[in-house]
Amino acid sequence: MRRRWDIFCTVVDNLGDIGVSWRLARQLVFEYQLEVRLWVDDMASLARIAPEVIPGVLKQLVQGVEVCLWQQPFEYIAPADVVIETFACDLPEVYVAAMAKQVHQPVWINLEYLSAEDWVPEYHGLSSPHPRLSLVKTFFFPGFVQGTSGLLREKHLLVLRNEFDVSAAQEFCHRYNIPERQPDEFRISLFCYDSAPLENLVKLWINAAKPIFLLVPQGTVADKLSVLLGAQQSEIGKVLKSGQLSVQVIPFLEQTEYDRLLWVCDLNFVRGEDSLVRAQWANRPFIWHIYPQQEVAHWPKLAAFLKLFTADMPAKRAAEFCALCYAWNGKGDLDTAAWSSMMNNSGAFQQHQNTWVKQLQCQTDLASNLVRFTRNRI
Ligand code: TRH
Repeated sequence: MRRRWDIFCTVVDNLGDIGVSWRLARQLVFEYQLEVRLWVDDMASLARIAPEVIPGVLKQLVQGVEVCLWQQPFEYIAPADVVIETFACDLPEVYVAAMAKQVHQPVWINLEYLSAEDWVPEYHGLSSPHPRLSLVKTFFFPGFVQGTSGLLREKHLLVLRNEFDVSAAQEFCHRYNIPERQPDEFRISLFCYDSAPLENLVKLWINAAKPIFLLVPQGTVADKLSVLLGAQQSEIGKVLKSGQLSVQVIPFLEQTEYDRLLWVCDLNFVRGEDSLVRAQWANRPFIWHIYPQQEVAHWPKLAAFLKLFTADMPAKRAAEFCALCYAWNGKGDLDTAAWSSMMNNSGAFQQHQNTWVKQLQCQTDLASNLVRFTRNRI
């Protein structure tokens, strides 16, 4: 049994890389009782989603995971049985050399970015020999369809979500001084990049047919939104109002708590990779702000996801939803009609989401696939 795992993560920007790595590390510890070291080069970023982490400490045990600062130069350590290099971060040379010297060589996996593109099942599971050393690296590609490595999904996640009832939702709201829901209110969470066309959406929301209550974790988008609503700066807890729109800035949440935010909302704006996946498991309609890549590589990625996600939607609704997503990502104008259609058909969107999530649930989750793969290598 390969019990000792090392996960390496470099924080490029934002929180997706460490978000995925931290989630995976915890799951391997909780569900498989593995010994996991998480090597991260930016503890402060991890501390944002895992406040128990103390940024100045080089090695610390947090929720059963040994969290270690990945420093340069990297000092020699005995390699683990399984080595996960996340998102093609380059492993320290000294560590790779030590891997090659092991009698029982570690299983080396590169965990790649999530994509719905057609080529993903073909590339998932491919191996590549090291150019000099006698080591082989295998590529794991997460995805939404069979033949990929699946998505991160903790064993009890969907049960927990289903058990999250009205009183649990009220408790969550009390923790952050979020007011009781108004009878007709539509609740939205907003997590997006600074480039999103916020002004246009705010205009639509101010003039919406029913009250909208927007929850925004603190950050630059919350700042921008607060100024748009006439405040000097954003203030956690304070509710700003304009027309039908109310906005409340809440603290940036611990990762598990962020799930609950998604569960208490009727619609979630999510971004990047990990929050997109969480929005699926929250089983609520969502709008995705894709991580903008150089050379616009994100457009085919967005198109592939939308094609898959809307495949069983009535054509008109699918077209409106896609137009909304494209506009949110900067292609085309935010169309009032498309937005109203989403609001007016929220029941149909929810039904579509239910079917989609049922389909996704049939996949084996990413952590199980990883563990199974490493067991087969013994
Ligand atoms: O932060 P991101 O934009 O990350 C991005 C993408 O992953 C992208 O693919 C990658 O290349 C780039 O980083 C470097 O969005 P993402 O992926 O949703 O990660 C955010 C993490 O933060 C996720 O784990 C959820 C978590 N989170 C909280 O824990 N609390 C919060 O309040 C919020 C808003 C998010």
